[in-house]
Amino acid sequence: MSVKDFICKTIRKRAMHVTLLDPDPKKMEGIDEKIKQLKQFGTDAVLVGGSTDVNQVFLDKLVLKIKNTSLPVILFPGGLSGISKYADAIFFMSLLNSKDPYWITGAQAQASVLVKKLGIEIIPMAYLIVEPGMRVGEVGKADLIKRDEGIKAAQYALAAQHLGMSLVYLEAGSGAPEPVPTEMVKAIKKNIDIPLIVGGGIRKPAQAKALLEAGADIIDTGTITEENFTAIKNIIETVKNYKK
Ligand code: 1GP
Repeated sequence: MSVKDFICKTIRKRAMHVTLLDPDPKKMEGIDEKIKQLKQFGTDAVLVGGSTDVNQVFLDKLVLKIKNTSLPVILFPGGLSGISKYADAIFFMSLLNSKDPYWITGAQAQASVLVKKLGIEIIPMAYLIVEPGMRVGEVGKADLIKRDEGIKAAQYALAAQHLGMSLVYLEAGSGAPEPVPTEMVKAIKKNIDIPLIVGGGIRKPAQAKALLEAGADIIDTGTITEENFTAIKNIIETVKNYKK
C-alpha cells in the first residue's frame, strides 16, 4: 500500500499521530531508544526534516534506523539537502504563502528530477505557515497568515485542493509557544475534503484534542520528543483514542 493510501485509509477510521525528527547530528544521542519507544507508543509515521541545511549522511542513517522499526518514513524537507533515497515517501511541499517563488515552485523544480530518479513516493502537499512561524517562517520567507485570518487560511487550503494537492499542512512553526488557533482549523475543514495535518507548538494532550475536535486529521509533534519524551506518550494516546 502506498503511504498516501495508508494515510487516507487510516484517517477514515481514526485520527493519526506523526512524529517529526530532525536529522541533526547533535540530536542523535539516544535516538535508537527514542525511535523504539515512539513505535511502542503508537506513532503512525515519522517525518524527517529540518528547516536548515541537513547533513545527508546523518539523514540517511536516521531514515534507515526508523525503517528498521517498520514505521513509514516520510521526508519533510526544508530544502534540497533533505532528500534521502531510503525514505518511503516525500511530502513534495509548496509553501503557498511564501513571498519568495523559490519556496513555492523553485526548489521543487530543482528537486523534481532527482526525486523521480530515486523512485520514492511523491505526496504533493500544501504548506501554510501561520504566526508566529518561528524559524521555518523566516527561512521560507513566509507572508505569515495572522492568527485571526481563518478565512485566508481556508482560501489557501481550498486553492491547494483545486490545484490537486493531496494534503494540507497547517504550521505554527516548530517550537511555537501555542499551536495554530482551533478557529482556523475549523474554517479550513469546512472548506476542504483533503486531509489536514496540524503541527507546531503542540505540547499537551489537551491541545491535540482541541485541534482534532476542530477538524485536524493528523497531529504532528516534534519538539516535545526532544523536550519531554514521556509527554509524547500521552499525546499519542490521546490522538489514537480520539473518536471523530
Ligand atoms: C514543525 O510542526 C512541526 O514543522 C513540529 O512542531 O516542533 O513545535 O512540535 P513542534
